[in-house]
Amino acid sequence: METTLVLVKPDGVQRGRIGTIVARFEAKGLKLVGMKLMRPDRKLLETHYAVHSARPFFGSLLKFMSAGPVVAMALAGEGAIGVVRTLVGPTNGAEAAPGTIRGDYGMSKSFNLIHASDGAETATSELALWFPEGTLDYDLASLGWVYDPE
Ligand code: FUP
Repeated sequence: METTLVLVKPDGVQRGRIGTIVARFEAKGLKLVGMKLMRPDRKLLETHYAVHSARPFFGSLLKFMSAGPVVAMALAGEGAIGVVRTLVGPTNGAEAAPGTIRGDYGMSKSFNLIHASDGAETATSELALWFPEGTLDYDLASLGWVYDPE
């Protein structure tokens, strides 16, 4: 089992896409183990996007991510990191395939609705950053019909 971090970015919140985005992950069979609406401070965003700090778009990325609340989610499942990245689609919504979240709802490379951890190490560090209080484990009845027990 893996757990990954997903953010509905300020454009996704302002465009009324929280529900449709959460619904896709639920429908897929991923288990929601953390979720909160929050206004990230600059320090959190600088840490989250530290890998991009030297890129020319870093300033506008932080401005965009500070422009309104975001929804942070922790999602668990077998291979959840890769499964979620596949559902999200490539960075640029204009190029993302229909059926992906960015492909269905986005037209932009920067206003691209959603963030998802891109690997095991990033998932661990991003979950610690956005959910320092930890996530919530519980039995989800439907999982017995999501995965083949054999
Ligand atoms: P992704 O993994 O698809 O979320 O994208 P990256 O990690 O490559 O980039 C992180 C964020 O930086 C993207 F979600 C949007 C932003 N970005 C830009 O604003 N302009 C660019 O040219 C590339 C990325």
